[in-house]
Amino acid sequence: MLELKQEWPAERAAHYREAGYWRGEAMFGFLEQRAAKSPRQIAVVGGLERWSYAELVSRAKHHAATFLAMGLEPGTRVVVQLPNIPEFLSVVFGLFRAGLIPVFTLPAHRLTEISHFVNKSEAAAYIITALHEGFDYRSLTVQVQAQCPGLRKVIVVDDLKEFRSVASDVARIPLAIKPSDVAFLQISGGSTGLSKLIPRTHDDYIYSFRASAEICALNETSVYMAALPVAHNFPMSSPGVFGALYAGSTVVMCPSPTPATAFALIEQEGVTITGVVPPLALLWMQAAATTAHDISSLQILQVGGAKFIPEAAARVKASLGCALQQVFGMAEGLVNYTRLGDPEETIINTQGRPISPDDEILIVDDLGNPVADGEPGMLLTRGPYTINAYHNDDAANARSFTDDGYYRTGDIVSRTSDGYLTVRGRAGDHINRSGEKISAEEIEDHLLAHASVLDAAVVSIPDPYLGERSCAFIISKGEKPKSAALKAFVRSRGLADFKVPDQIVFVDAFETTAVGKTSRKFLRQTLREQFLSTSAAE
Ligand code: OOB
Repeated sequence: MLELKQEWPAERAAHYREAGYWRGEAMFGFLEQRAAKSPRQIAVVGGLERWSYAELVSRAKHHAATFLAMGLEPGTRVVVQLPNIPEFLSVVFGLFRAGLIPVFTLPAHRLTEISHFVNKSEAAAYIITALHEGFDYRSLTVQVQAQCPGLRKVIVVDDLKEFRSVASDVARIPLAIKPSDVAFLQISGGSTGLSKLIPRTHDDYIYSFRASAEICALNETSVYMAALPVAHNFPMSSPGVFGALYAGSTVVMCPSPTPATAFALIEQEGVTITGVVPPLALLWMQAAATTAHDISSLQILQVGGAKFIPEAAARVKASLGCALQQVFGMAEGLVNYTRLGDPEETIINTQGRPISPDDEILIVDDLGNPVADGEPGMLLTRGPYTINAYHNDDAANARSFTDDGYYRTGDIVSRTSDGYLTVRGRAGDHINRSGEKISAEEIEDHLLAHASVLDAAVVSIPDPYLGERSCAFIISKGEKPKSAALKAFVRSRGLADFKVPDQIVFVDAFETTAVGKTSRKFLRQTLREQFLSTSAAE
């Protein structure tokens, strides 16, 4: 099994410890300390469950004992695919307690993605819930097992309840965790090809959500609602469920972000802060005008994951009766926030500034030279919670990191003189569909597998609701397939639904560059421009 690593140069690591960012805390340890301080405080609410901090810790310990009793050894990678339910937390903290390494995936992922994550992380176990939103995850596990010889165990959380009584003396489980160890693997937005695995350490991740909780002023009276899928970095740690637990707040697991479900929970639990992607913010603002629910407990609505346009940002306060906080982050590390006391103009027009004084930001032109404040350029960053390498992916590492350790975010931003960033665009070729990142290349590969597709180019098209939608340009061979059939074909390849092209356009040929080569980047750009100019003319 390949070792999991995430290392910072010694000098920087020493500085991060001295500055008090990395405090030697561990993912299970912080929760146990919280529970010791306020055992009866409610930690998590969801469905019919309502667990105190003491109960969450006790459940996590039982799970830890169960996992080890199943023969999973510390260091083993475990793919976790769970929706927004309280068990997400008991299972994940159980894995941390047992020294097992969660690999976080989204409920929307299907065979192709899950098999990739299992194989790439060399996972031996896969944890699911039996049924969620009408999808039968048990049958998915059967297909995954057929493709992943190393996968030894499938664990259904619904069955874990029965195991509660078998937990042996959990105190005897050795705690052999070093805070500089990798705690879990997150997945990248996947701008080129399949998603990459992101190893995050206890030290770096805890710093990011502890500091985020401070920025969001979370305390024991705060109620944080996870409205987006909780395995995503935004609701997990910005400040997310982990930041909320660190601060001793209450976490509410919202099973679906529709206004009907979310507003009812806000009223019922007195939610004070939650986070959504821009299309959901628009939907919530619209629904708030006529809702019968009292959502006046909501103090902060965080919006992030994709660009929130200033015109919409300006309407949040009046429509929802709460403050807006913009969040611009990435699973690789860097997270920016507008601060609670910032002037309205900053909150509406920027995507915030970094968490840490030691987040190093470079904004450069094509030649790598820094641009002036206010000018757009490519964002590079390094710091106390931004990774230096992906797991087992030399090609991606060579592409994504500079020699001196900066992560190339692929985002085009500008900076104000006081360090606030505004996202202006993107250098890479992914589609940001309502905060879900789709790699053009990954979808093109699936389209090319169809017998009637000679060539395919997938591009992003501005969309009034989703922000961006995906459009596949296809050169067919033989008989032209129907768009619906092509979409069904992509879906049948076992992909998350959000990756199925929203639109398909058949063309006769692709333009080539002057030397006769087809540069994908050039091609995608030309197609997008042609599409936009013809649709504007219509
Ligand atoms: C968050 O994380 P990822 O890893 O799914 O996606 C990161 C990318 C960024 O590089 C940027 O392209 C885009 O998503 N993005 C935004 C944005 N927030 C993220 N683009 C414009 N405006 C924003 N506010 O999406 C993520 C992780 C932690 C916190 C928040 C978002």
